[in-house]
Amino acid sequence: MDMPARPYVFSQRAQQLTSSTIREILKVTERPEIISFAGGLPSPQGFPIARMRAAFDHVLDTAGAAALQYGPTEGYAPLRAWVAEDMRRHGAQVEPDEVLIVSGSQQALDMLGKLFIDPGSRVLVEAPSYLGALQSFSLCGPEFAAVPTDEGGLIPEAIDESLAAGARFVYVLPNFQNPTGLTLDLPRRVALVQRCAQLGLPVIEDDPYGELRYVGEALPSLLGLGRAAGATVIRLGSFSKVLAPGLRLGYVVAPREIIAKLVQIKQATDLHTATLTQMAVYETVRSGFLDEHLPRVRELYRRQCGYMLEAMRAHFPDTARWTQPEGGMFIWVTLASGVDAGRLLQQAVARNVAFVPGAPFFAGVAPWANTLRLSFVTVPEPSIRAGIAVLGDLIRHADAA
Ligand code: N5F
Repeated sequence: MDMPARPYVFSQRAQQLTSSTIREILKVTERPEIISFAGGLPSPQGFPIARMRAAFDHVLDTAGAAALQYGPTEGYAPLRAWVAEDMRRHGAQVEPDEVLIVSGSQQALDMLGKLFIDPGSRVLVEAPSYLGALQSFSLCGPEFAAVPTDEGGLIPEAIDESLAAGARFVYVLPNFQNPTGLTLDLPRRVALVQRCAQLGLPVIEDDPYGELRYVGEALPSLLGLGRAAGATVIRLGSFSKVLAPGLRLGYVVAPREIIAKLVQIKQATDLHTATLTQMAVYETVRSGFLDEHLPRVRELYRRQCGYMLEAMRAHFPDTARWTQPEGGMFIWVTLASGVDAGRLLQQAVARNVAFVPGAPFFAGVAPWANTLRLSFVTVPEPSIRAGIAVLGDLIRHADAA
């Protein structure tokens, strides 16, 4: 006899779960005939496969037993020291014990949510902001409040006492933001950390793309500026976009009390990040490999970005506006008000083109349905032109409707 069906009883937290629009779209875009501007996937042309193979071989040959053993939750000490040194080279005084190695910066977002957010806690985010962070924070049931933005990104003056009241942190992407591609200029960075210092509001600086600048000069990190101004800045970095995302390796730089709490959360989450991966990445970067590798990646992304901007100028109608990124992987498009990018995506997929609609990137504010994110890094030039021509055609039709 069949047992009566018994419904699962999931936690209240599980009821907050949403699935990532990006990951859902990536499933569709795996079809080979699709020209996909959707995924934030780095270009595989930039993966240093031979160098990584040599590093893994070297680690296994010289320290195989240690590489295959459990390791400390804080991370592999030489890699923590390398991150601290790299921060110092970029103008922020950081000690190795202020660094925690994590399994991708996405893990840091998850752990920071657990550390800071109670149900109903206020969390300040840019409008729009990185979808994966909103998804992570959402699990903890925050009340999102959007910091107003303009064409220069987040407006620091908008973070006043009333917006910041009770807020646990402000989450900021200063370089080539995901999804807008915008960069926060130096006066805004300074104003932001000064304001947050006054308000006692911690800043989470998420910067996976900072090393991928191909126009203009690098700007100081919020971490460096914040330490000078007396603000608490928690900085997230990642090896995903400078080496490869399949490594699942990133790091957090924060004051020691915060690192200590994150270590406890990480113990409960996954004990530690893979030892072999940490050792092989350390072996790869320790003698300055990134100094020769990154210029090649930047040049590749600069060319790809140029192809897309050129195609957009040729094919998009005047009703569309878009950002001019100085680095990174994304262009953000704003269409005529009333055009729904979600509907446009359905029509585009029917013609074998994909992108990410802008709406899911908004929290704490009504989403702008007439926006979308384009990633230009993985698509060959002829397909960029063909795909943008299709989008241009669909946008014209939507404008006329
Ligand atoms: O360090 P890692 O690989 O965990 O990167 C996570 C992450 C953290 N912060 C920002 C601002 C990011 O953009 C990312 C990665 N974002 C990709 C994107 O397209 O939005 C991930 C897409 C890949 C996927 O969902 O499979």
